[in-house]
Amino acid sequence: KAIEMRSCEGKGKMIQVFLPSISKFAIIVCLSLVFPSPIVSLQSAINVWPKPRLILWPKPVATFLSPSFTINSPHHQYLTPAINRYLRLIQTEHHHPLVSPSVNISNSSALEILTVNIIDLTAPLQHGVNESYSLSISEVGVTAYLTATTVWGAMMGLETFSQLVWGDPSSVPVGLYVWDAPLFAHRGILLDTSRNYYGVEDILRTIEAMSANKLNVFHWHIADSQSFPLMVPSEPELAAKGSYGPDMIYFPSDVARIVQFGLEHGVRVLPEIDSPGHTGSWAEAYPEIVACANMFWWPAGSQWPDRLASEPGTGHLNPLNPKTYKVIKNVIHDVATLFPETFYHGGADEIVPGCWKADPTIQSFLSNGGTLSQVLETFINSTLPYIISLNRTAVYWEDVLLDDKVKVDPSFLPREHTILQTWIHGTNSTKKITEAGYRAIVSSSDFYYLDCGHGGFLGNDSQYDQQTAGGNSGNGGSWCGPFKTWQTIYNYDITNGLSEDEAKLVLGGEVALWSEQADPTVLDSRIWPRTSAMAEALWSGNRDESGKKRYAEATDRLNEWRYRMVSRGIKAEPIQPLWCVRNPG
Ligand code: CP6
Repeated sequence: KAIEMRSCEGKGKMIQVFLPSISKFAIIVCLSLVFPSPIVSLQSAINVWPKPRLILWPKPVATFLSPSFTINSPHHQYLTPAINRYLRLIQTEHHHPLVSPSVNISNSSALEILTVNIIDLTAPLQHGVNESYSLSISEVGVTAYLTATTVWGAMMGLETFSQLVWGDPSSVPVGLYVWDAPLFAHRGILLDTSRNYYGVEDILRTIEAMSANKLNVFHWHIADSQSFPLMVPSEPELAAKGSYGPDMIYFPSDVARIVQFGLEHGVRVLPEIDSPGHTGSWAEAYPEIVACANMFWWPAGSQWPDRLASEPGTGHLNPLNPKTYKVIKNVIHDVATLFPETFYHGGADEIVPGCWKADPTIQSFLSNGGTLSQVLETFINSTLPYIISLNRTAVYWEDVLLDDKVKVDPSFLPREHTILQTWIHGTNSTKKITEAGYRAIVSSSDFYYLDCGHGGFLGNDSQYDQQTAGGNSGNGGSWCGPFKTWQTIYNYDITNGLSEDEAKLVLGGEVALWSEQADPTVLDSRIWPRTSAMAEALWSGNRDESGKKRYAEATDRLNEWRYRMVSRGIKAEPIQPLWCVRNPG
């Protein structure tokens, strides 16, 4: 037993190449002319997370980084701050002292300059922007070049470069070539700031860690039934009355800071205003537009979705009240003004039939032959065209198309303007969405939900008793869990079971940190390093060259990456004992 405890996963040292085979072949042929010696094993000195698509480093040789090392690049509003940040990081960061790479420091001169070339300085940060880059450090003369199509690709390359620097005094590998580009364009984290409040600094720290992991979408689930923390200039009462308090409100200046910080890190900030469900907090300012807001607990006999138990009154906007649209259109308008992001997330998950049925106007609509799906269709049809008119692509949760009770006809969801985000039925939902011709963002709760750290019950006493007595069939409340390990996240193939055409509609994935049981005290450790596992799977895949899952090989690399994140101020939780860093391989 004691011996078992001392073992760590084996360290994979072979170079792995992940490219479509033709371009892979072409690159290897070209590079074998430049690097005539056979490709040898990678040393522990090179651990870039997420692993690049191609790293060639024929000889384990390095050189010192000059004390006057600088980075040359064209001036750019967002790239220049990133360059300055990386320069400072490279000059001050040193690997964990226990990691001492076994690499020869060559006699050649020290590296003085990294020269950055960018082909198109004008491409804006938006979905699908080119994030590829190549990085080469010559062995003789020691020059370093980073070439990227866009500034966003250059930021990715700067991150890679920063991870290639180690030791004190700092050294860098020479005779190195990296080519890199993501497999999936959308790689994100959802953070719920309604159930518990997070300060602006917590959000900025998370965005910084995202960029280190080459993640590019911060999906901000801003408001929900518990609180409405965003100051919307044309509807100030929503936050004034619906937030947890005056010191727990995001003002337009805070949003501007977060958006700019995202731009300086290559991270888009995608706002979600969940509606018509999950809007109980709107009733603090506008009780007249929210159905069942005063219902403290769920109506008897209704279907109780898991995990909604910790809601106050759930609250659903009433789609049959014209006042609803005055408020929500002001919100949509102001959010589109505050956030440059071209995706707007409208939520539309978890419509609880009993909530709308409790409202008198909706009751009379239903007794005149209307259906709950028509109520939702009314809402979508009165808001989606407005979202589109503001040049936004709407994102909704899968429920809007796939819920078995309350859903809208696809004719209300134009495919060119609508993206659906999965969470309920794993890859089955992705299949249904893409089969129907919609683009999908994958957040399967079986793999990508980070919120259930230590379990615990969400609900009241009688629900607790029913669940302990009769499993999960009680009316409301549920156990939180199970915990998703980094391996579970790493191994998930988001396009599993899809045809080639369907797979093309999968934009990428997002992990989700719902905050019923999370707040700033656990933010870093709940997200990291598990989210690094998704970051690598979506960037360069989760398999080795032979198609075998590479999580065993990834263990020591992830462990080491976690130490580097900790040294950069992210309180990522450990995945192995320190012994494994002392005894690699
Ligand atoms: N809040 C909102 C939530 C959840 C969703 N939407 C949720 C549901 C089930 C689980 C975790 C989170 N708390 N607005 C679903 C998208 Cl297990």
